[in-house]
Amino acid sequence: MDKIILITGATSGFGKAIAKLFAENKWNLILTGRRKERLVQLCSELEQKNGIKTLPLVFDVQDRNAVFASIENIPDEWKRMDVLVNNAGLALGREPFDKASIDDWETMLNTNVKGLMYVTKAALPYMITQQKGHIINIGSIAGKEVYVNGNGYCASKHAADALSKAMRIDLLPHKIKVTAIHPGAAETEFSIVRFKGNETTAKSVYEGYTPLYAEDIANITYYCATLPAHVCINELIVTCTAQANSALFVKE
Ligand code: NDP
Ligand code: 8X3
Repeated sequence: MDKIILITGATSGFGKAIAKLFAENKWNLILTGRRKERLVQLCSELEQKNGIKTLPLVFDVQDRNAVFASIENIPDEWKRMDVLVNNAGLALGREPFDKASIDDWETMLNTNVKGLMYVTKAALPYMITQQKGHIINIGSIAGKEVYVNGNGYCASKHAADALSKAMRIDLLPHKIKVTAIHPGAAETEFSIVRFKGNETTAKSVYEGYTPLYAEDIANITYYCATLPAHVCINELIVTCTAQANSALFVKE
């Protein structure tokens, strides 16, 4: 098999766009998510359209046992992945600290932090054996600057940022690259999830300016993943042109 990429959270948004772009460039894909129907459908579409191989893995990244059982039991031909994209994640709620839901905090920390750690730990032996690999963590501008009512989500993405830095240090002896991509506002299903299905509120997040789109992050991920072996982009923050930092936008 040619190149293999494992992408978590491939049923929607960034993960799906990354899967499509790598498939067009003939990479074989291990795609994960909880929504089995969407995942299987996407795998089948990308196989037919691009003549590649795919492996759908259905698990919740919060479920430590499921993550390890799934990744440890992939068929042998897949046990040499070149790139892992830790993308699965979410925000829930946008309330001040005193009003925010503890359940939401726990879900965000379990998904964005522990989930990222579990998947990476499960996939790492394959990269360590081959003494090469590339881990690309999708962080957030929320992991660089805290914003009003961002409390739990910002904490989870700051932790993800720390993990990217820690991995880059600890995996250096194994010649594994670690890149953190920190996007600003991007129109995906992210806000629909954050506002718990309230599509009007979700839509309002992107009103009055042109946000990033999933394809923008896919292009950047592809660029980072296809640089020469001796080059590693450690991290980058990317916003739409209308966004200056985690809080400041210019709107029409
Ligand atoms: P989407 O909601 O469109 O996609 C999120 C993906 O993550 C889905 O495929 C979902 O799959 C998966 N996912 C969520 N929770 C879990 C879980 N517990 N177990 C397994 N998979 C899970 O959002 P985005 O594409 O925008 O988000 C992708 C990443 O980018 C996230 O980490 C997010 O925090 C980050 N980000 C997003 C920004 C934005 O403005 N959109 C900006 C900066 C960063 P399923 O539901 O099938 O499990
Ligand atoms: C998503 C971008 O600004 O909503 O990580 O936190 S933001």
